[in-house]
Amino acid sequence: MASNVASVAISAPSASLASLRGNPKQRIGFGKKHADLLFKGKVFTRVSMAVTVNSSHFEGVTMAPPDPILGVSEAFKADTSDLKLNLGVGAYRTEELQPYVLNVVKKVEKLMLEGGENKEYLPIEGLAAFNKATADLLLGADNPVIKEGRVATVQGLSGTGSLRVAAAFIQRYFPDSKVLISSPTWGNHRNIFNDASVPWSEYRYYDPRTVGLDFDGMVTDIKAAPDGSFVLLHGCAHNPTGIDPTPEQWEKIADVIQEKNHIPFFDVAYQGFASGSLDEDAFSVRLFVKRGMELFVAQSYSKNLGLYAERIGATNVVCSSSEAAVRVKSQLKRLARPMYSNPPVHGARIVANVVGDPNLFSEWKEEMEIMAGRIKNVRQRLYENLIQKDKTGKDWSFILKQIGMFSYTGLNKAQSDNMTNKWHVYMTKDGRISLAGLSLAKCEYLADAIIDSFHNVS
Ligand code: KET
Repeated sequence: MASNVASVAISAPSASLASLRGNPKQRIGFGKKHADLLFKGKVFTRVSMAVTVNSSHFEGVTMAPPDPILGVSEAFKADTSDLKLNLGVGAYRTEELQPYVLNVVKKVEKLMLEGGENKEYLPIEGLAAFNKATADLLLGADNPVIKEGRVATVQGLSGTGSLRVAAAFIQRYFPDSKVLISSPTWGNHRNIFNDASVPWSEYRYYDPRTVGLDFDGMVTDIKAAPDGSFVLLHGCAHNPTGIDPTPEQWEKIADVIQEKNHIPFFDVAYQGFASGSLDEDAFSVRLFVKRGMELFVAQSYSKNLGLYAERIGATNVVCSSSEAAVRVKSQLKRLARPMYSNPPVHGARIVANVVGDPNLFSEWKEEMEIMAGRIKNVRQRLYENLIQKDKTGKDWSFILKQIGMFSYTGLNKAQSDNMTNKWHVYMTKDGRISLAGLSLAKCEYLADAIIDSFHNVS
């Protein structure tokens, strides 16, 4: 091992260097006159010295496992087979399996470049025109809560960053509350709440017997949680299952949440992507708002505007009064400032310009319908190939009942491993495939892979 020279700071008030060298682990008391560092109420005296050590400061840093979703893309890149197919991450591809920049985005970017916009810092809460556009899109521009000033909106670092700020808010202002998350859910939800020190537990959601919603289990678990818990809900196109409650079921979920004085917390990462309609996909959120409930919503424009790398989204908190909304917003800003100071401007301008111009807005909606339509087509084609090729009579119709970018195939870990190792189909180990990364041309191959993995691997 290489020998490094390291500068070491040791809490060592009155000890001689010799005694330190002799017994580095010795705990030493110290008097006030030596104190020069205050940390969490404890006083430390710092002695800096250069010593030669034979190990890295980072010996104690263990290797992190690859990310269950983004790690799949890394593995895909390393595969040299021509057959390989990346159905891991939820990112839209064209029929040619190429990344897609929406035409409306290209158009707006050109206008922005010509307009010569500056690169000054945004305010902590983000671009005002974006914040207005995003709340309007989510809730409907004529929603009374907007007119009454009851929505606190802060631009965030896409869906993930917006969830993370909301989690920090929960940790600070509701330290005794926990968050209920669906089982299963998007893998990063657990990381987000863990890292924000917010306790969470799961509510039942998916029923493997019906490959559908375990509605009774869901309602029972939400009822059983302590009053005033946060309930994380996927606004539409539940990830990873692709199974959403029906409008009637949403009403009942809202009933229970209201009865229990819980606080709904919506993750809206797929507005417009599930059905092709922005309004239809905002149904659940708007229903809860209409009932007068206070709630959180984290939004993302990664998928519906294809702005994955721009990191554009928002945290919205619908409050019961405008006065509460002002206070909540001030605290969201206070949380954001030491985390990332203020958000990036480029994506915010794209969203604001697209939504703010009637022609561009309709162009966006058309393109979104095309993207959602392409996903529906491959879903249908995959189903047809499965029933044509699978002679066992297995019912694959659940694939058609699921919506959004994903299909939850029901393949277990060993079967998912077979998909990757034998067929070069990259997917998450929970059996989720991203249909947005599939083409019509590849459906038959994928059906063969699924049938082989399902029937020949236990
Ligand atoms: N919520 C959900 C439900 C979600 O699926 C994603 C992303 C996000 C939030 C965050 O996306 P962002 O790009 O931060 O706005 N999901 C896909 C990508 C990822 O895992 O980061 C995925 O599930 O493949």
